[in-house]
Amino acid sequence: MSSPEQSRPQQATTSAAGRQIERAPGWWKSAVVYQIYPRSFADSNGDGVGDIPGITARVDHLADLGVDVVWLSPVYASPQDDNGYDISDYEDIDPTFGSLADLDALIEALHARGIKLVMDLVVNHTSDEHAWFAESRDPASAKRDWYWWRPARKGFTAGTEGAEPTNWASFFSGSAWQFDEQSGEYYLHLFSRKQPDLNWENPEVRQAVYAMMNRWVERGVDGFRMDVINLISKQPELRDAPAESGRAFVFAADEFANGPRLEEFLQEMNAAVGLDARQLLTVGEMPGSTIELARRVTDPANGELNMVFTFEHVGLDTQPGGSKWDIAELSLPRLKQNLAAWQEGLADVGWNSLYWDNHDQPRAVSRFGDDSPRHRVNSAKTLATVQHAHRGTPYVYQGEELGMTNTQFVDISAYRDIESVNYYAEATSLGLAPEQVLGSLAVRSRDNARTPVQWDDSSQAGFTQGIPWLPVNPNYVVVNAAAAVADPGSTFHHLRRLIELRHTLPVLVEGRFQLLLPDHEQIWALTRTLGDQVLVVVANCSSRPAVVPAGTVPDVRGAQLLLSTHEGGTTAELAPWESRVHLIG
Ligand code: TEU
Repeated sequence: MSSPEQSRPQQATTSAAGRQIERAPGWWKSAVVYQIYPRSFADSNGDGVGDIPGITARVDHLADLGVDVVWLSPVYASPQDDNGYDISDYEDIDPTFGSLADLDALIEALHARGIKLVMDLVVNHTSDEHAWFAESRDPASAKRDWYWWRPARKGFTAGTEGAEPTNWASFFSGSAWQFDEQSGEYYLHLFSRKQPDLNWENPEVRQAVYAMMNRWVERGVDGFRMDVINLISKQPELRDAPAESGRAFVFAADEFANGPRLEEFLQEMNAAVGLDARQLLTVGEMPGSTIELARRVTDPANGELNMVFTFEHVGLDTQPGGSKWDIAELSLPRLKQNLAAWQEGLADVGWNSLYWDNHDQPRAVSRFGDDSPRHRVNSAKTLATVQHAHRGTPYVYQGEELGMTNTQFVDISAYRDIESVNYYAEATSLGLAPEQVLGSLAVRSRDNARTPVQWDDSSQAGFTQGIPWLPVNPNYVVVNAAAAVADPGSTFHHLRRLIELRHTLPVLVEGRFQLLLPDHEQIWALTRTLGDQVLVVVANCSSRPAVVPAGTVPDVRGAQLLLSTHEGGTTAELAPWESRVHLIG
């Protein structure tokens, strides 16, 4: 474990200089990012778990797709309680995934193909097995204050029911506080009990994090995706949230998210690591961020972050006031209008990130499209068109380029994700019918996104020579990379073309956004305008034919058709999930 004072890069197997890649100012605006969840990407050694050499062996798949950046979910040393989002050593690689030398080799392989690498930065919390926390467990230690330790609630005996310091619920069910018998106090964990929250009020914590980040930049990485970064500043009093009837613990976002020092911490980090000065890509995961906050955080004049991940559009298919498990019908007008509001809010200042899914969300084609055999390919393509046509940096989650779908587990024993497993236990103990809970999990479990990438139609989809840690989706025989690459009409080639367009058309990067037909229940239509060029995107986001009302979109007769899902046809009448992109001027 390195101390904050050390800021020298660790011994590398090859010279760090050889791993650097040029980063021009604002390069991330015309870039497309591809997210790799390493556990599920490619397994090189037959243990059933994906690893870094597995990724390195597949970099040509990414180069063929044309992406500019890889965001690598955590590969650091970890007990894997939350699949690596519980880090026990920020400066080492978990043996499950390989070694530092393997990571250096991956950086080299990516950079050799012009692809940059963005690391996941998980610094709202560490693992309880991190050396900092081990030290902090001792009340006399200098690191006691590096985490949030609190005595029992006044008038209660520590360790008994109701004695938790506040009524906050953890993201992963139950209380956000864990009692530590040894010291008689509790520590805060907004996620699992093996993920204690770091206390960012303590300047030593912040300096230790910045020093660690600097060492990664020196090692050759090109930026950071910052896990729940808006939780690093909390209301420091740590007080109860308003009680909710029937619930022992409540989701206290107003208390623990977007705290008063968030922007100060981000500015300090930016200066200490040279995030802007070194043209690094920075994207903050910010559940509960408003447009207003995102605009401030991504305003270049403020020196904080390049972009943030909003959660608003992935919350529209839940019941108002409910949790992610309380599923509701998605309204297309609300979805379009929400993305449009973010487009408008960040039009003059700041920058958007654009995503449909990631390792925490269901598969895009199953959630926003139609994953039935008849519509899977066209709906995956049309969703990609709509996403990439917005203004911002698009993120592609592994397998999205193949139109991979949600999985179909029928039994709780199939699930591996701690969030799903804990939710099932809690919800059924509160009396919810197991079938109802399994119904929610089938739609919403994070394991939907975590089944192995389907490379070909061989055994285990070519993901592993062994037994995969999570079962391969049985549809791999049809849905796989080898088939998609071989088929010029596949989602893979559609996405490849979209990425190519971004690299060649400034209007797609910078053009001003306008949503047309905001209330239409089937059609997603928009324009992007730059100088005398207008990009016209018309998409039928439904599994029924749709008619574009006359005179509602610009006349595209004579315009260049850049991309479409279907041969022939017109923009006036669209087949199910048909989309067309025209360029005027
Ligand atoms: O996710 C934070 C987050 O707010 C949610 O997506 C959360 O994981 C959950 O799905 C809410 O229902 C980040 C990571 O992306 C996630 O994988 C980690 O589990 C979490 O932080 C803790 O590090």
